[in-house]
Amino acid sequence: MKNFLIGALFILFLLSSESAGAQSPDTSLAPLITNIPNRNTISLDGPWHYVVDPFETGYFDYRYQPTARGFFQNRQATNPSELVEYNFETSPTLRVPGDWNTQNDKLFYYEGTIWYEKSFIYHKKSDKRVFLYFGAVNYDAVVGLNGIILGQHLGGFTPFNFEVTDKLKDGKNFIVVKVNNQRHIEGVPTNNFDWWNYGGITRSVCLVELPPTFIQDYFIQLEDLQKGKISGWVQLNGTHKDQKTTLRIGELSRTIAMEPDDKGLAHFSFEEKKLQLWQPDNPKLYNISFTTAEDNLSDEVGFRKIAVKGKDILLNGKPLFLRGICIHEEAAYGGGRAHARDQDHILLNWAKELGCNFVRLAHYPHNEDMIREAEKMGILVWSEIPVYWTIQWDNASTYRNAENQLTEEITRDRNRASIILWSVGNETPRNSSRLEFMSSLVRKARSLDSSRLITAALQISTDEDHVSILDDPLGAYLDVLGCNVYPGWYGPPPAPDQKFKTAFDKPLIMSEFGGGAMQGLHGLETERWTEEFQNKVISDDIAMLKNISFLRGTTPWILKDFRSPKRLLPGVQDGWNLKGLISDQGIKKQAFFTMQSFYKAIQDGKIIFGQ
Ligand code: GCB
Repeated sequence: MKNFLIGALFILFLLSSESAGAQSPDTSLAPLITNIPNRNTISLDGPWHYVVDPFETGYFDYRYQPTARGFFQNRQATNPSELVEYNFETSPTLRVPGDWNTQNDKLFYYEGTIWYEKSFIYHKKSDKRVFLYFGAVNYDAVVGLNGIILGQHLGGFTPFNFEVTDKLKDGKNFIVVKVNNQRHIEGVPTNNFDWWNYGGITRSVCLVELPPTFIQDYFIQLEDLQKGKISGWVQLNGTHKDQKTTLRIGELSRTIAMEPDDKGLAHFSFEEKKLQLWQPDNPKLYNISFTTAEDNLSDEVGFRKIAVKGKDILLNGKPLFLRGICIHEEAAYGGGRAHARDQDHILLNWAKELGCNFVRLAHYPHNEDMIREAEKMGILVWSEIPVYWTIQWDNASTYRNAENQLTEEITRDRNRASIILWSVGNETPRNSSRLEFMSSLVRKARSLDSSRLITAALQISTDEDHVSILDDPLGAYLDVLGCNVYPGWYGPPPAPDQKFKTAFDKPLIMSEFGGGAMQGLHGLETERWTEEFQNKVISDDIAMLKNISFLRGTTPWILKDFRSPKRLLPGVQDGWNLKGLISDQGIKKQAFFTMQSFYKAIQDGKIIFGQ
């Protein structure tokens, strides 16, 4: 009977998720809890058992009907004659967090379903609510706890959580997650993208223990630079949502008392004259804490103001040139999907060495540690959702999926001083349904966070008589224009008198340019794949960039060579995109030093834009 009920629930779940459109976010997810690093958590990282299931046998019977034998039940034969054709306990393990591709050679190219299982002991506490939190799972995760399906999450780069207070048992528990990284035409991203489709539970998993009414989320920012006005809100979750809440910033001797409304929301604002502002050469962070009768939550936050004025980007009121670099979330030295602080640190240190004060974290939200590490190191961040190339602009559930990923990204990171730009996409085609789709994302981003700038990586529309025109109508909705160009690599080199024009009175970040080289291959600068060729491309690009009066930032493509199944040239690419200024093994190519000199000249005031 119990099995029948679970089976029926499973079928209902499948049917309902199908009828809701497989790309829609699942409503059984709990509102996202933020600032996980400073919560009371129980880590579920480590080895998880796994079953590779390319035919989804744990899901469908031989008539391809949803089956009651779902692997969520984690069954084992109870007597020698019983037929049960899987067993997590005797299956091998994968490390969580981590992609499966780089943990087992047989899974290197695998795109499909893998079932993960983790058993753990939990002692229930009557005064605690418990949430199961995933940092990210790529791409489609259906999560079960003790045989009960909690829900589904789509999108490979953002966190999600379920409340499990009533579903946990005192003693032994098990989680089963069906992870599928198959690409879909209606997905975000879609079928076609230029990076490795690392599958698995790629970021940390934990249980979060919270009091009955807890501090779910908050937002704190420097709203008005002149007045030193700090403002924000705090959101409580639970049955006593109107309990008194205090914000304390010890170093500023500030204690702000709040009385949340019956929905648990309280706003605050105050003026502070002696504030030390967060900035790249002094990334000052203040310890803050929110306290209620039941909960206490601390964080380190930086106060700074980012704005645009005409063609200038202003940080704390002063014009700034963003000396940046694009980065994929891929660990150096063949490491696969990056997820750990030391891996992030390697990448950000290389960026610093290049002379950067800015990174474009392409093409999806990177892990939370990366953003926090950048914040500590004084590095500004462009954060992006994987609305990449050609997705289904007319599909309402694709839009909901993209908007959900944007919401999860902003919810997780809107208190991080390092992030100055939310990007709503990369190299998307010009047409009316895309404009509707992406301008709606811009509106959504502004509604979630009015304190940051919005951008997108656009493309040149025409290139005639040595004049490149950037007039994509999406530009009208953005604060900062991004633009990707590849002269000398995908087309002829730029003309010596190449000019750029735009219809918008806005700053431009050249968000991609460059070319590929095999590190260590030397030859003429006319020979493709040599370091000399790449260096010539970058040098020509720099000469071109110097003539763009509205240029306020550059992020060449890309810091480090990265894996891509689209890069097939044998003996040269072998599955790697080689446009890195540094090889995967950490060896700098010639172009690194050319870019470094350019940034040094900007830093020393020898090259000034906008004069
Ligand atoms: C682009 C894309 C980036 C690619 C790059 C390339 O325009 O935005 O994702 O990897 O070009 O290497 O071609």
